[in-house]
Amino acid sequence: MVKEARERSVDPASQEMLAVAKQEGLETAWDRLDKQQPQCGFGELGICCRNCNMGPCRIDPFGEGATRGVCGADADIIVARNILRMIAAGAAAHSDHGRDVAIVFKEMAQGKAPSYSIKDSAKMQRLAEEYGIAGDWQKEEEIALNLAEAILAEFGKQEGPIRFTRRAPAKRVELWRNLGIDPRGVDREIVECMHRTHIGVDNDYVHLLLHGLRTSISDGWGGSMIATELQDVLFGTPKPVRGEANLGVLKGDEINIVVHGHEPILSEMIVAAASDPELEERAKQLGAAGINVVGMCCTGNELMMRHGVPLAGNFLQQELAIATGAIEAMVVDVQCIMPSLGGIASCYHTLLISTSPKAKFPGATHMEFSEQEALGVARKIVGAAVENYVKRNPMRVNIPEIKSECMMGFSVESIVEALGGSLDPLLDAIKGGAIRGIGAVVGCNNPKVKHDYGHINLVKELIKNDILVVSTGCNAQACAKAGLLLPEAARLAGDGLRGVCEALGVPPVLHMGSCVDISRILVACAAIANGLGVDISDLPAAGAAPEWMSEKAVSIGVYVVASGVYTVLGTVPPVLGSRNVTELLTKGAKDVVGACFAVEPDPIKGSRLMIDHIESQRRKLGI
Ligand code: SF4
Ligand code: MSK
Repeated sequence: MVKEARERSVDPASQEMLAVAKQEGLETAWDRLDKQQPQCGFGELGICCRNCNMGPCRIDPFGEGATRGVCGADADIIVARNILRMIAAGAAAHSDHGRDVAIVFKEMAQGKAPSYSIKDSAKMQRLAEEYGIAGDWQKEEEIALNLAEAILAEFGKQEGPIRFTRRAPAKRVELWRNLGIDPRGVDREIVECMHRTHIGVDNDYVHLLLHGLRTSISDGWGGSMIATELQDVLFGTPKPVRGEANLGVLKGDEINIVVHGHEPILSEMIVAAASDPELEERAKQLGAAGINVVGMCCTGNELMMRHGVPLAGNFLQQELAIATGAIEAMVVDVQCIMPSLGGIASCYHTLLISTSPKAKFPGATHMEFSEQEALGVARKIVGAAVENYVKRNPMRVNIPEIKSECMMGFSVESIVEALGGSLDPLLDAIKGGAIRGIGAVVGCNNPKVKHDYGHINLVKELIKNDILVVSTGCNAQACAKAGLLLPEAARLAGDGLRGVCEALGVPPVLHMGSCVDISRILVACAAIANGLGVDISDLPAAGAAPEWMSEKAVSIGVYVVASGVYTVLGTVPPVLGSRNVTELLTKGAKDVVGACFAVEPDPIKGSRLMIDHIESQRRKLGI
């Protein structure tokens, strides 16, 4: 039993909870993955199509049976269409998140969302200047309203450019324009993905994939960047903050509320409501020592980096958290929330509370969130958790006493601040070779990979080789739990990187936020490229997603490559059924956008690919 847990995760807290889950007869994602074996080979290769009712069709990968679907689509077309639909879904998820933040921002400016306010007005001013709509004569609310309207217009625009794409180096923008992949409006590109992949529309795999690049750029430099920037205005631009990570942050004597999902519009309010004196008093009346709000997945990143709220874990720990028996409420909004949670919650006293008008879950109590009455709804949710405390069965509480300290919250602004006001010291360290390059390591967990194994090993190998790592999403959380997000972790780095980290008092792995905050990495890459007078594709930089699983990760990977960053994937994307598509993504793209993908499940080998790429970029730059 213990051996099985060790095979599933490298995280000791998760191993402990996997053993508890087994003992309690609870089914987890790992069990369900086992029951799915063998997984569909056609699906794995990306060669099945259900895009019309003449199908479903599938291509024989050995070329002996059907080589075309009923309509005549071959493997190239089917694989490219399927990938395009994944990009569309991923870009839609990020961008709809961005849209929701923009709507709240607008309602705040109109006085319709009184629970929200401007927390970083200097940043808002900078954004307004970027949009050319700032003026000394305007009141703050007017600037906010004008900015909100200009940003909301990015979604429904018919013609570009999307403003933030112009943050990319001029050479990159020119390349996008020449290729015809400079995105027009966020929604337009996503809709066009669905149109092109309808039966009988776009049947040229290269043409389909180019539109995939365009759509993903509208995510990374559009929807995701909008989410990040406006969240900073509304909730504050992150600064380095210390906190704790892993299931050990749950407290045996307090009311535990796990906030899980992605949008800080909700979670910020839950955190605020949890310090309501009346609710705190009620918690004490019921015998609890207090109310303990903790985060999970990207909501965890958002809360930790702005408030130091403890982080309970990453994607694969959501079911395990409930199995501690110590959670009064798991409050969810959107994205990466397993539909299995209601079932596990029903084995305990845990209330699963869904909040988004877009997302309901089996077994959940739906308490719909509204930005107009945000704090009021949040108080009701926290109140429900508090009242639920009396139902906790202390005999079934199993909280692993495992947690790590971490430092999070390196926005681009705070990195510049840590460097003394400009990126120059970083550029000098890169040019001088103390830092060989930048490794952007991001992405999910996936039970096909031993939980956190890919993340931690790849990152450790990079820092050992003097590569400064920037991290977001579930990778950042794996690093937090492994103690890699601490200045003290510099002892694991090579001499050069260690020296820089010690001089600045920063960790060798910089936590830059949630999944939408990969836009911060793009901004940092653009600033470094501009500082060196080159394009992003010339930088000694590489990306990796060692345990990716979501469609959002597909969109991310594609916009990172479209931005010029070589990217290593740790799990295999469903493209191998088409030799042409595979060749284009792993080789041909280099001649088109200056970067391509590699697939390498072994994290040590994956890090080697990144290091070799970074060293060859250095040679080309003559540094
Ligand atoms: Fe089959 Fe073509 Fe219809 Fe897809 S679009 S299901 S390949 S007939
Ligand atoms: S939460 S998209 S599992 S990183 Fe953003 Fe983690 Fe991947 Fe979700």
